[in-house]
Amino acid sequence: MITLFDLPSTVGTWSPNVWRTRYTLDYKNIPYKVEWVEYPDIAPTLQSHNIGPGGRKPDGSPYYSVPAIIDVDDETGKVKKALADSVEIAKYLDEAYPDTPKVLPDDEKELESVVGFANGLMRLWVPVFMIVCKAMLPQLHPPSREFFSRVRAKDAQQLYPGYETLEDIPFSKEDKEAAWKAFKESFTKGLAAHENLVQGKWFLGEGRIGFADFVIGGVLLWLETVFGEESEEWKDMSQWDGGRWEKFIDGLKEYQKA
Ligand SMILES: N[C@@H](CCC(=O)N[C@@H](CS)C(=O)NCC(=O)O)C(=O)O
Repeated sequence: MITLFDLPSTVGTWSPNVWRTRYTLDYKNIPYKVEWVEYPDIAPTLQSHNIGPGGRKPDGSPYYSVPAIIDVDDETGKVKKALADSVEIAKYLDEAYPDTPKVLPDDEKELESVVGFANGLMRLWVPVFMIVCKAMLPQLHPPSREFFSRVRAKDAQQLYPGYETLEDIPFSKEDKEAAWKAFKESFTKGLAAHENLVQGKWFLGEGRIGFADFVIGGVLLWLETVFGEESEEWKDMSQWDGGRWEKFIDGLKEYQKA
């Protein structure tokens, strides 16, 4: 049985990166259980299960992150695999569960484009990232809220110097409107570079649903969860590009089991 490590909140699962793995597991119909981990507990929990860091921080130190999984053989109780990072997890699941539909393409060039897309999509929301992070604080439980607020304020030093927590950064109405406008532009421009998406198909084309689509789905679900289905932000976003993103998320609904 697989255990998936996920971040809890008052509104359930929310993390765009964890959504990538949830979609992957649910698309493959692989059963799993969830272990909820608050932000400050991610590193010690992963270390206690011998799960290595999913990457490195800019200063070179290990970056422990979720999603992470442990796959345990039900009969022997032996750990078959323990790893973090949504792309690495997808590669492992494609290999270890060959009877399930693959989420990553075999073709090397296509694989490169999917992985590049997964790693690059985060950049599209830079203009609005801190505002979304601040909007999310009330939904996090106290240990995660305190950690997230402090760490993200540190990340934001260049743009907003001198603040120790996100709560301290005073985003004005104008700041928020300008950030949302810049985000709309970067998101729609960034995705317009992908012909299949423009034509309303999946990233790799008609009938070829896969990991890149789960990456987009994760971002959309994150914003919908943070702002709320009835919010101005979500209503606005779901209408961008002729309502393409609302349709997109609807197309993934059968794999959105949380
Ligand atoms: N490249 C990683 C990114 C994972 C990631 O950054 N996850 C966030 C949660 S959305 C995290 O665990 N952050 C831990 C931290 O900020 O210390 C993946 O695709 O899995």
